[in-house]
Amino acid sequence: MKTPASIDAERLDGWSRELARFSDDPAPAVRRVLYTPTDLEGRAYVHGLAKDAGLSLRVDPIGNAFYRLEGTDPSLPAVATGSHLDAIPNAGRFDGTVGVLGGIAALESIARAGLKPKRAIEVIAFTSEEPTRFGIGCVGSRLLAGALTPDAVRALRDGEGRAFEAVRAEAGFSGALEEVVLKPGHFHAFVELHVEQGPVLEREKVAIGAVTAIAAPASYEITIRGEGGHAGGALMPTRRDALCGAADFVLAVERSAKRSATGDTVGTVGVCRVFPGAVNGIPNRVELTLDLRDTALEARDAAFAQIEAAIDTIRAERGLTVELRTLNADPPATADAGIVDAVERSAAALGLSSMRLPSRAYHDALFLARVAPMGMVFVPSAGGLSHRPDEHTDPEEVARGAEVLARTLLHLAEGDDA
Ligand code: HGY
Ligand code: MN
Ligand code: MN
Repeated sequence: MKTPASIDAERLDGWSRELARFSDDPAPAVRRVLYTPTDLEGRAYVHGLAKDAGLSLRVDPIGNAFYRLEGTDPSLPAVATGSHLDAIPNAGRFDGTVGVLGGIAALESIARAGLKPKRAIEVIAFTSEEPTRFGIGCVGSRLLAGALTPDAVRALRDGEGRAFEAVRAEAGFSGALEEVVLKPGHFHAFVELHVEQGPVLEREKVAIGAVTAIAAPASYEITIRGEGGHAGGALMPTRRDALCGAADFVLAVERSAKRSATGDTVGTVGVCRVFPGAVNGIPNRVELTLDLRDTALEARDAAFAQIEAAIDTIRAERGLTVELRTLNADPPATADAGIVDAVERSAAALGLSSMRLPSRAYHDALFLARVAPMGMVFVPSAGGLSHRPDEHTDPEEVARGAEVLARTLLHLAEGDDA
């Protein structure tokens, strides 16, 4: 089979650096939150790259963008790739963008080699992979895959209490959310290129990760209520301090994750809002978030049960009320064995080392796995760091990952089962 053209690492990294300029945090940090002006500017910049690469553009009512390279048989379901352009506060410039920019570069390299795949290939820039604004991640891919209903999306409120639909309309997106949902069999396969966001590839000195599974993410909102009062006049035995209850909760999360038998359970309290937030006022309310994951569902559930037991103790011993609201609790996803093989073969054909590993971060691929055979291609993260401004992957490593992606996509678009 003829092979895609090679990908210019510096040119691809230049796209990434230019995209990083669209940020609400000072460089080198990147922040691009759903439906903000910087998010929209970043999308427009990438739309321009896709157009220059000769790809057609479709944007659905929630803002998922589809950059398409036509195939010779339009009747066949397309092969898809993609990732996200949004970035959490104080993030780096590689998380998500490597999969969108690398996908565009991959399709461009196929076209530049004069190849016309049987199946069309699409790069998707998914809307709202990060949970920053509406508290739940992967809103665009969940809706596409039917993992979130249009009504559930319409019920979302952001941190200022603004309705999803109002924010979406203000950002210029229109059309019914029902139009976003994919029909069964819409895609033939989905493969996402992403930075590992962990230390394994760098530690093992391996160039490419062939992802075998994606860990099961769950997130919750917790509200702890006690009694406020004067920091001087209220003596300790009389207090019902909500922040002390929150401290017990945070340490219970850490304890339950550390004690997990799999060693893969991770628990994080990333948000803590204290009210009234006065130096000399006893906290009467604390709002927390919990992010809890494991590659094994039963291990995550066991850790959650321990956390619930800790909540009961906090209620009983501190006389506090504790409310817990589930934002999402998703099962893990397993990569398609044929795609894992194709990633490894593509890496070998390029003379690149590869290894199989799970993804501990979640991705849009977690939900596309519900509607198509799924795979992921990882490239190394320096120091295993991510969701930080010093997140880094060498331009050459990104370009090699995009070349592995190009070959994998071409195989799927041309494969015998095509
Ligand atoms: O949190 C995650 O795993 C992803 O980076 N949104
Ligand atoms: Mn992320
Ligand atoms: Mn990501």
